Amino acid sequence: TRELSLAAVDLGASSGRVMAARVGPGRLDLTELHRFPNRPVRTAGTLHWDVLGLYAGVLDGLRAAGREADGLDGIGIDSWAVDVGLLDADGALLGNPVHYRDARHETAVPAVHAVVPPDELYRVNGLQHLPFNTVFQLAAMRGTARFAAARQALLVPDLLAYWLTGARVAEVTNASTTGLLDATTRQWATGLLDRLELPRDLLADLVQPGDEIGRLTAEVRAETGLGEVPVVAVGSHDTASAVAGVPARGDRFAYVSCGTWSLVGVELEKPVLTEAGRTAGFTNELGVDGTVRYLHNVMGLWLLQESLRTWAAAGLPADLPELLAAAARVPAFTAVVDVDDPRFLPPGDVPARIAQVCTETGQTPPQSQAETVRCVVDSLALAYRRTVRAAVELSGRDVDVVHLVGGGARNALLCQLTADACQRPVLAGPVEAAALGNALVQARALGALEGGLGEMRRLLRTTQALVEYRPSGSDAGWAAAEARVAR
Ligand code: LFR
Repeated sequence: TRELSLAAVDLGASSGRVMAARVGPGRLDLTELHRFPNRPVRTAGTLHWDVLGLYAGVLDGLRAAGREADGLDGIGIDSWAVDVGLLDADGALLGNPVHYRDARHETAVPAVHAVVPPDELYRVNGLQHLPFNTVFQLAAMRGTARFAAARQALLVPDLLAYWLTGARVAEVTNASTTGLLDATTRQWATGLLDRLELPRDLLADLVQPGDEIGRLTAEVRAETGLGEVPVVAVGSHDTASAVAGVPARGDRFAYVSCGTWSLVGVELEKPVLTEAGRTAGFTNELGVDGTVRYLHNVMGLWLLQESLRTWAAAGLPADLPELLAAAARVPAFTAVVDVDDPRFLPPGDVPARIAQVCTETGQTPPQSQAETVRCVVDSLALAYRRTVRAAVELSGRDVDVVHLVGGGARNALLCQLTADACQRPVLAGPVEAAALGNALVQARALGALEGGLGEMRRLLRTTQALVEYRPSGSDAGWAAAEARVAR
């Protein structure tokens, strides 16, 4: 086994980055080589992703990675889930992928549920009902000229891999977020496709994390100066890579993958397809090495990101570290909201929506920016508390520790409050769990590492800096706050 130079492409809802990784026995170093903004664009009433802009950013990053490392041994791509690019019969992209925060997707929910009732859908796909799951997106597009011309739907990382290699595949962890994968057989749910009158060949053949997708095409080699580098399938759903990047010991852990969304749950060997899990909003997404990510989508740092955007547009202070420092001085539980309220999903004035929810629940709305930030952080910790407890109850998996990975691991106030709310130690970090999980899966596929997730996680523990937060304070305040939100 030798050391490898890898590029981990990790696309988030607000920025994309290309990281260079050096991986080998006892070594795991990550350097950010290129970061570029990911700005959604609204045209004619529809919110889109600028996927060509993202691809250009990826090419820039790969060029830099090749230069820096003097060649690359592998490339892996992960991104947010559910959204697809449609290809026509010639393999050309039919317009920009629609953003999951576009309101149109949910118009198809009643039509889908009329054909396949929600409880039956869950028994097949095991997915938390989110109005933007691919199944609803595709159903909403039926009848459009674009959909009539479509021959294939590729998830975003698969679309980028197609442009890099010419090969069209569907990586299975991300496929598990579409609502069209059978959670038990882990194959496309052809029965569902037929009943929903979605063509079976719209979806590409499944590949597993670790499979080689293809090699860079001559065109891409000319653009980047790279050689015939393999593009390796990783957990192409960013959350799958992030969970692979959780530095856990054993299996008694919960995780909060904390970025724009907070994905809160446990790792299992088998799906849990119970009605109780469905009504509690738990999803069975697939992870690396055949694991199940039994988790719930909590609204996440989006509430802070969108608040900052609103304030910046109004000329108000919008520096997160400063606002968090001020929020830490605000008394706890001045106001708390259910962060999963669907009204927080679309882009817009989140502080105003928070104020409205507070008024509706008989609380005094936050009176300052600091109070709004404190309300969001308290409310997120409260949601983590509720969700960790539900994950344990519904799955029967006990947990001793909560791993908090992703950008939120930098937020000390949130980490401490999470430890307090969950009454368990929180191990925070790594911030770049998704890119690390991405690089580790590539490294193993290319022969630089051996073993399973346990060995990858051991390497993470010995190479990455983690911060521990011990639970403090009493549980009573949290229990009371929980009752306020439930009301
Ligand atoms: C996180 C994430 C979530 C998914 C959401 C939408 O980045 O991938 O797991 O539910 O984005 O795709």
